[in-house]
Amino acid sequence: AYSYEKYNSWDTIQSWMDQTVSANSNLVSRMIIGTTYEGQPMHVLKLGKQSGSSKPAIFMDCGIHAREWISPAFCQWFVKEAVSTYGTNSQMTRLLDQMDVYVLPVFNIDGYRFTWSNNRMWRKTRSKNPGSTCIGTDPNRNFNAGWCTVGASKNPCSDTYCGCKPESAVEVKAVADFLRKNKSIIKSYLTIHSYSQLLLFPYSYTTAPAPDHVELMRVAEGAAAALKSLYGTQYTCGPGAETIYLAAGGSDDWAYDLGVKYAYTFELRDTGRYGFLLPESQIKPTCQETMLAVMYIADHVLNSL
Ligand code: 0X9
Ligand code: ZN
Repeated sequence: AYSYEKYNSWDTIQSWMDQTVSANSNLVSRMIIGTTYEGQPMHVLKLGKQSGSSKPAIFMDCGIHAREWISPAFCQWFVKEAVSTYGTNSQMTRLLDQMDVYVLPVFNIDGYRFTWSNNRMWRKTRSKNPGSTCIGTDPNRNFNAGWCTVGASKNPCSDTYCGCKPESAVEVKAVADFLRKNKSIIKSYLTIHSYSQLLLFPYSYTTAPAPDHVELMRVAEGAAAALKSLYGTQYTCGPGAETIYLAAGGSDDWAYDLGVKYAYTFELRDTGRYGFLLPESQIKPTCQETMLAVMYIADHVLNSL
């Protein structure tokens, strides 16, 4: 049965999406932005009060990396909070009245399914690589942002394989197409990973500071303070290149260079005790504290419209 405090299989997540849309049709609609390598539909949930004209928006994805199970759990939690607190929580109500939030609950669906069926530690997509017996591309090395120049591998057997060309992974192409098509309305791009307790922003493909470095850092620090206020969980904030490592081809850098200023990568709990195998008992506190950080960023985006 479905639970927000358990890790859910792709099939369960799909039926949860169906149910969420039909039970909240005033606030939630669903669109398909593409199809994975193995043929799974990539559904995006659009959260927001209906409006005649198109609203400014935030795009959030979870599950770029298959084994980071807390990430899709957070996207599901966020949707639950949105539909259950809209109309009572003033912050959520203001957000969904004035903006739309597009949520892609699982980016790398094929990889996620593989972590359930075969290999819990799988990271990449599941596409075949011509001339190699190794499978998959790292979606977060496949975006066209300094593609494959640093912190990525040209070897298809590597866990950070950048693909044969930018956007060669159909899942990456689908998300990039969606963001390109909607770039005039998308004000923020949030991408949820694990683990290490970091809040990162561009750049990761260069050590040069982003033009909006000062503002991005200030907002990140505010978000991290909000997160910490609940359970004392400490996050480190900064540009990816300085805070974690130089790595080109990431979605955050690409979205930022497209013109989406508030581009953030979250690395959720923990700092390594359980790593990707974060126990289900930590889903609730992790999602609760992360909500505070995401809503802090959303508030800032809203106030800067
Ligand atoms: O390496 C990554 O893709 C992310 N870390 S993870 O452990 N979840 O794999 C960090 C991404 C930071 N942003 C970019 N490199 N653009
Ligand atoms: Zn990741």
